[in-house]
Amino acid sequence: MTRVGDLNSWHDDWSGLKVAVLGLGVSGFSVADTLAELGCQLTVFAERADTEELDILDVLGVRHVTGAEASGLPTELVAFAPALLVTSPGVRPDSEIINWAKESGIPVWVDIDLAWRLRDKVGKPAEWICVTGTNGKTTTVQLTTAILREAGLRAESCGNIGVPILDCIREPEGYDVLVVELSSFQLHYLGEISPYASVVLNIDHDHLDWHGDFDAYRLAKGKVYQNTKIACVYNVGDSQTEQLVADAEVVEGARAIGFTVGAPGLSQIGFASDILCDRAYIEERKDQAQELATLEDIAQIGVVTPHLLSNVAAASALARSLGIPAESVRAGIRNFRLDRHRIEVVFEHNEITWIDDSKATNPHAAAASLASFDSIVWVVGGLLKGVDVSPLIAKYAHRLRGVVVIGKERELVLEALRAEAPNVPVIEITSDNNEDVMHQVASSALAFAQAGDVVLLAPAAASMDQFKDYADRGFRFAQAARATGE
Ligand code: UMA
Repeated sequence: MTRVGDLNSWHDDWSGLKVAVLGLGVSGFSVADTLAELGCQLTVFAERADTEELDILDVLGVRHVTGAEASGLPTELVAFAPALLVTSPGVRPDSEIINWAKESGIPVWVDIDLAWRLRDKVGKPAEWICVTGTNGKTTTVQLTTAILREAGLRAESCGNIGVPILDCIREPEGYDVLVVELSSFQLHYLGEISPYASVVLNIDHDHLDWHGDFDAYRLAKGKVYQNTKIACVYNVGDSQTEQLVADAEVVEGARAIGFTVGAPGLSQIGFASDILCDRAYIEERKDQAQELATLEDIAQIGVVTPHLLSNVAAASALARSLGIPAESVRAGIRNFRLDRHRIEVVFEHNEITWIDDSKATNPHAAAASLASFDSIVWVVGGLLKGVDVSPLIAKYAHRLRGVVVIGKERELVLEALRAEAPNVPVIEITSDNNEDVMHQVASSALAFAQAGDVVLLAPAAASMDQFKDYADRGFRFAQAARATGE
């Protein structure tokens, strides 16, 4: 029987390998489907699972254990005695199953590990560009992909962005480059991969309840730089990211490339007044810079905020590591549009602008939003994930016209407001009914808002306590905002 560690190719013999797949969400399903195709002997364990996916597993002949029987340490799992456990990224590292696997010497992978080994399915494997950070991952990933496509490369965005990486690995045509968004959860579990270029965009407090503490979160993020071949891209404005590059074992010859919203130093990409320029990848970088784009080009994307500039500089630094010409960077930027729910203007009426930044699911993302406007009616609250919102409130209290607090954990937010912004008026939305919450938010916000203000949904918290997801929260906010004008 082949040992798990020796399986390094799609074309190796995976048949009969006993694998337990943990979780049946987006990634768990793609793992089960792939391993079934490779002939592994599988059992899927999932506490929650949709019948649609279970039906497909039945068709594929994959065994599954769900509900209460899959919780704790399932007896079926112990009896199955797998050679490998592939977990969904959301599963906590201190869960009984993960502890048991470690104690039993069973390797624990995530879909990314599997994808790395299987990346030679269709000819020459794609290069990987790996992107992580507390905020801005998705925009940076999408923009990098857009720039690469402008240059004629077959590129795709995948990973935490919502497209399981194994779907791309199994794409019959194959790709030149995969731009992979990696969450701290995926990175925590990840073993050895070797990206072409990698970046930690920024690091702030998030997911502390999952990782245990900030240092564990920070170190998970830093794993993205391990074994990078060409460019370790870091944020000049966030010294922690540069430190993570310094601490990483990289392939000999890989360079550290900085990105900045300020003027670029040597081996950096940044802004000289309103021009995005490259002082990293040109021969004459010691005393010259190459223009990549202007602020006017970037304004085609949407509201020009400091964090958009930061993401644009980071995406350019990643794309340029592949030798992409300046014209393609500019064209990629000009043709790019932001996703919904990211500082999206959803309604304007009576000189009040309603902005949906429901994607701001942690204080760091909310800070980027709050820093972009002067007079704000702020809609905040949700699942705080163990993160303290006090520093955020203290920093931006002077910009707040009023605050509307939502979410199940709202007492923590109210307490922080009382301590850090005692003079800012607050309305608490006590309703738990997701049909009502945003209508009450809108009428409360109107009670505060004056001409020239923005009403900003930037909750600094996850949405699942009251909404299906952040998109649902944003849509309902936009709907309620528009209803105020009827
Ligand atoms: N499950 C358990 N036990 C647990 C946790 C989960 O059995 O303790 C099972 C559930 O029953 C369910 C499945 O696991 O069947 C869900 O797995 P999951 O929560 O890992 O989610 P997936 O649907 O597989 O989606 C994951 C990422 N989700 C998380 O990391 C929480 C998605 O990122 C990602 O898009 C997808 O893989 C494809 O790679 C989402 C996310 O919220 C967007 N990410 C966090 C973030 O960005 O902040 C990290």
